[in-house]
Parts: sequence; structure tokens; C-alpha cells
Amino acid sequence: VRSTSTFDFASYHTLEEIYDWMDTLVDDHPSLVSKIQIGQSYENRPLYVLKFSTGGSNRSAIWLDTGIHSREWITQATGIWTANKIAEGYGQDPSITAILDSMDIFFEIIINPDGFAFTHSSNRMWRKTRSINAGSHCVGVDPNRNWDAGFGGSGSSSNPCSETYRGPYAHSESEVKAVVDFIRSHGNVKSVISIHSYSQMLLFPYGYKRAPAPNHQELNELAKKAVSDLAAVYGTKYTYGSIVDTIYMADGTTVDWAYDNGVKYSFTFELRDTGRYGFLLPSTQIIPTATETWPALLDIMIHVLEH
Ligand code: ING
Ligand code: ZN
Repeated sequence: VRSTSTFDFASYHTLEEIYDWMDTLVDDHPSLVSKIQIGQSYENRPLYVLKFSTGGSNRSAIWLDTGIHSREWITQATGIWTANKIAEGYGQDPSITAILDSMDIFFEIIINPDGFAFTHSSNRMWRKTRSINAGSHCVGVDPNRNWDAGFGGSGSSSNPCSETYRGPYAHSESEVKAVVDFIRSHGNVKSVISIHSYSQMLLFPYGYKRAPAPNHQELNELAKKAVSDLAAVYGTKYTYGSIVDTIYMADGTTVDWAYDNGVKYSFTFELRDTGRYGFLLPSTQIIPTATETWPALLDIMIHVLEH
């Protein structure tokens, strides 16, 4: 008998183990969690999204994704822990109960499955998709430079061999297009939270231009509260602010696209650490990282619920 109680949240897992775990989560919480397929990857792997819903029709929604950059293993691991926390918390924790009594949560834990499989089989440091680039021996597109938001600017590369190669055109990557189509056709997504590592930052639009977002002050206040509540758990310090002011200019990113398509609460986390281990964060840090991130996520979700 499958059971989430036997899953080891303190270890890193393969794609197959994570896909099996998703089915277990659905089996254990059938009236709350379902699994939907929003498309297929370049190498024809299914793109699965966990839907947390207590009913209604097309309720306002929060979108979460982890693992758009495949080597950022702490993000998928935090995604698994967080999805389980949401499922177990409904009816127990007043905040998550209030959120799910009026909103739906969609969670794509493995947004880049081809890259993730490749980090296990061949190259632990693979970041991009695995699509073949015409006329180049270099593989893959940076899926966080491929969105139609300032696409093609100076914060991305036209060179297929670059780690920040934007791709031949916006939404060329099926993994990106699947999310674009899902969020557009849903039409009622209020928040997009896209989780990366590493650097310990909480970022919001814009990355492709220096102009502040129209609700910059609101986003800034919310980010300040979220990083303060995160730090209260174990003292982990996060910086926060707009992408361009805090990290660097970057165009074609998930959160800028979401923001420009009407999603007022668009955030990116850069999880632990600040570089000691970088992408190779020891598995002993999975549960602490997920645990401290949870109150920050709740701050954002509660703010969305109340606005
Ligand atoms: N860093 C992100 C990157 O894609 C980022 C930083 C996130 C920029 C969101 C813009 C928007 O470059 C990592 N580590 O991937
Ligand atoms: Zn990343």
C-alpha cells in the first residue's frame, strides 16, 4: 500500500519517485488533491500539476512552481514538502484552511522534467530544457528567459550555448507554453510564485525594465514581512526587492510575464544557500529550508486571499 507516511522528505528523489509520490498524495487526500496534465515536455514526459481545491468553479487561484531550472534540487524537494504540508494542513491549520475554503492552489513541482532527468543521468549541473537547437551543437533553452515579457532584451542571450539562451522565439519551449496556456485559459490566477535557488532572495517584477511595478510598494511591504517571518524560524537572512534592483536585469522571466498578464502578486524565491554549497545543498537542509519558507509562502497567500 502506498502511503505518504513512508516517503522520505529529507532526501532528494528521482523523477519517477516524485511522480509516484504525487499519485500517493492524491490517493491519501482524494477530496482535496487531484493531478492534472497540462502538456508534455520536449522529450514527451508528462507535465503534471497538483490541484488543491475544496470545490467551486474556477475559483481565484494561486500558482506555484518549482524546478524550472533542473539543477536547483532544493526547490523540487521544497515543493514536495510544501505540497504535503498544504494537503495535511487543510482542516488543521487555520491559515491554509481559510485559503482553500475560497481559493484553489495549483502546484507544478517538476516544471522541467527533461532537465531534471538529465541532472540525475548525466550532468548534475544542467539548468536548461533539453530541446535541440537548429544549427548548434549546444542543447537547451533557459526556460526563465523564454517568456513573452521583454523577450529578447539585454538580460538574456541569443547564443544557444549560453546558460541564459532565450530560445528562438517566446514560448518556444513546450514546458513554458503549457504554463502560459494553462494560466491564460484559467483566467483567474491572482498569484504566481516561482521558486528558484540559490541566493536567499525574495524578488518581484520587474526584471526586464527599471520602471517600478505599479504596485511596487505593496509588493515591497509584503516581501519585507515574508522575509522577516522566514528569518524568525532559524535566522536565515533574505534580501528582497524588484528583480532588476536586487539581482540583475533579466528578460523573458516567469514572474514578469505573469505580472504583465494581470497577475498582481508575482514573486520569485531564491532559496538557500548563499553559495557555500550552492546548487549542491546537502539533503540535511531540505526540511529546514522548506520549514522556514512556509511562513513566507503563507504570508503571500493570505495577502492574496485578503485582496
Ligand atoms: N536565478 C534566477 C535566474 O533565472 C531570477 C534569478 C529569477 C531572475 C526570477 C529573474 C526572475 O537567473 C537562478 N538562480 O536561476
Ligand atoms: Zn533558477
